[in-house]
Order: sequence, then structure tokens, then C-alpha cells
Amino acid sequence: MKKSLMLGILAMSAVTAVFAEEVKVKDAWTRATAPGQDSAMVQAVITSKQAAKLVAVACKDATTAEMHSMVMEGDLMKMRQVEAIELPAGKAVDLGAAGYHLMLLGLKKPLVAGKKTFCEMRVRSDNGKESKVQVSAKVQPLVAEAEHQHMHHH
Ligand SMILES: [Cu+2]
Repeated sequence: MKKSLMLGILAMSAVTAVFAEEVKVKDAWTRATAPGQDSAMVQAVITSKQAAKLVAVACKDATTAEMHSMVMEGDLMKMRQVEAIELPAGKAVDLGAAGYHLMLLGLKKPLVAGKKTFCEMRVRSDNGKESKVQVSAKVQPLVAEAEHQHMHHH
């Protein structure tokens, strides 16, 4: 069974590109930053054909990027870094709805509404294949109540 899968993949031209197409990211967005704000959250909906994990993320406009979960502690919403985010086969994982987000830390420049910010996700399928998926996140206008974007402390 493994062999026929391999043959199928080899029949196509670029192996990594094939897997990359099997991971789809849509509705990626973030918000414009307020003056002095140097971190931002990115949300997206990720669908992987094969069972896989999102294992790393890097973003062009940020020094580092992490995957975070949000948990309530009393009345406080706390963010925690996670090692990986599960992507069950064929299931659209809405990061926000699942309690996750991508965290851009050490922004190199402000995020401006109407523009895009670019990230690269590293996805590892459960059968060991790794691929990089390019993501462009739309920058939405900053909302009046600044939500919990400043609850992040590093
Ligand atoms: Cu966070």
C-alpha cells in the first residue's frame, strides 16, 4: 500500500509541491496594530488532506512567530505556546474556533489595514512528510476595544 502511494507521488513532477497542495489555508487574517504594539495574532482555517500537524510558523514581518492556545484562568484569558496543532485528515481546522492563534512577536513594522502580511507554515504529515505552506493574511482594521491583544507578556 505504501508502495503504490509512493508511485503515485513520483508520477507527479514535484513531490513537495504535491503535498503542499494537500494543505489548504484560507481566511487568514490579522488586525492592524495600534501604535507601539509589537505583537499580533493571526487566524486562519487550515485543511490537510492527510492527518498532519502544524509544527512551526515563520512570518515575514515578525522576528519570531509562535503557535498559541488560549485558556481561561479564572476571569483571565491566558495564552500559552503550543508545540504543534493537530490537523485531522480532511477536516477544516479553524484556529480561532479551536482556541488557537498564531502569534507574531517582535513586529518589524506596523500592520496596516488593507495590506497583507506573509507567513510560512511548516506542516508535518503523520507519515513523516514535511511541507511548507505559504500564507497571506489580510490585515483587518483595528477595532475600538483593543480586546486581549495586550495580555501577551514575554
Ligand atoms: Cu498569543
